This record gives sequence, structure tokens and C-alpha cells, in this order.
Amino acid sequence: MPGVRLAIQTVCACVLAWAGCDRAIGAPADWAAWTSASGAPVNAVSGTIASAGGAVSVNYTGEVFFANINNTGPNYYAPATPFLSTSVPNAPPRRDIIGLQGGAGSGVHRLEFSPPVDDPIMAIVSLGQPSIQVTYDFDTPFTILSFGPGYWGGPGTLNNVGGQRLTGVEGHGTIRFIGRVSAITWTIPNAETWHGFTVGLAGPPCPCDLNGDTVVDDADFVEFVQAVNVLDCLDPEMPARCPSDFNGDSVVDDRDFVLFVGAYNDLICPE
Ligand SMILES: [Ca+2]
Ligand SMILES: [Ca+2]
Ligand SMILES: [Ca+2]
Repeated sequence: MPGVRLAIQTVCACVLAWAGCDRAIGAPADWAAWTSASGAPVNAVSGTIASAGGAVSVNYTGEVFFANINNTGPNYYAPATPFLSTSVPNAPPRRDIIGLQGGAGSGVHRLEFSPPVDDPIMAIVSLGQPSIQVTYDFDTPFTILSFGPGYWGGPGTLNNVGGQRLTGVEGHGTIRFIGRVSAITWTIPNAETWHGFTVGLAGPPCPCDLNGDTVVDDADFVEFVQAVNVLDCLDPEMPARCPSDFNGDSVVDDRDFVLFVGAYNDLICPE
């Protein structure tokens, strides 16, 4: 449908000019729901990540300063900015967080995923303080996706200092572990009160390819328009998991269209 493509591209150009946006983003990440805590004091927290590939059980064991589960407590993921990147367009939507102190004697902190997962992500709140740098010494390689000032202010810095070590100076942000993992462990050599985390799975890198043929073209646009007409992700008419909601706000509207046209202009999905 070359005529249709031309028409869409014309619209795209206008929307992109208006939005100042020329890059597609990843699909929304699926963040964990932490639902139970055990031990006195608490030393184990468990939950679930509802992902496109099915539910993943996630269990944390080790030192716990506090655990906010079942979406209770302050929203330490606000502002969302430090957690957002082209790979992760949405901050954790629940308030669930596992708070740590670390330090000598805090032992091994351990996360287990069942079944194993590829490239899990971790949102971190307040690693260190402006005058105290804190290190997470992981057994798994990672990359930093985003960081910046957050709930507890700044500077908000996260640094990958090599040796699978992450340092934070009042660091808020998101990191991604590399590879398939069933468990991640880390130690925290120096104590600080406090820093916390949750985990999740990033969405696919080419979310606008709704039919999965590695290009974003008119066939995807047809599916997208159908989703726009339904609008609400909770509407039973909407395809399961609402794949056209690219920004994860539970509706399919103009904001998603802006993201779609960026990917449509690119045509070929990133590797
Ligand atoms: Ca802190
Ligand atoms: Ca496609
Ligand atoms: Ca949306």
C-alpha cells in the first residue's frame, strides 16, 4: 500500500516535528510485585514478575532493613525520571521495595528467578548519600541504563566501576544484568541507611512490530489503529497484554502514536 505509507509518513513527519522525537522506545518493562515477607527480623521476600513469557517467581534472601510489599508505603520511584531510558520507558508502578543497609556482617544478598530470565533489570533507590559512596559488588555483569536525582534528591549518580561493581552517590536509576540468570548475588562492603531495589524484565526492543515480522509497516499500523479505537487496555476487546500501549499508561492514544511513527519511519527493527 505505497499510497497509505506515504500518507502515514506525512503524518509521521508532522507528529515528529511536533514531538521532537525521532527514536522509538522499548515496550514497557514488567516490574515485580513483591507479595510476602518472612523471618523475624525479615530475611526473605518473595514475589512475581508477570511477563509476556509467563509468570516468573522471584525470591530475595539476605539482609533486609525494611520491605514494603503489596503496594504499600511511600512511592520511592517518584520522580520516575532516573529510572527511564529507551530500553525502559516506565518506572516501577508499585511501591514495593526491599530496603537494605549493607556493611560488614550483612552477608550475601541473593535474588533467585524461577524459571531463569534473560537480562533482568533492577531499579535502585538512594544508593549511598551525597557524602557516602556505597558499592554493590555483584557476581553478574551489568550495564547502567539510566540514573539521576530521585526521591531523596541528588546527585543521583550510579557508576559501573568494573569488576561487576556498582557505586552510588545518592544514586537512583535502573541497571540491566547481562545474560540468562537463575540467581544474582551481591555483597555491600560499607553500610549506609538506606538504599533499596526492585527487579523486573524489560520489554522487547521493537514493540511497534506488532505482528513480529521484524519490520514496522502498514500491517502493524492496521493492528495499531484497531487498538486506538478500543483505547482502554482493560477493555475486553483489547488484545491480551495491550501490546499497542507502548508507553505503558494503560491507554492506546496519541502518545503511543508518536512512538509508533518513530518506529514506522525507521521501518527495520533494531537488532
Ligand atoms: Ca541512601
Ligand atoms: Ca511488523
Ligand atoms: Ca499508552
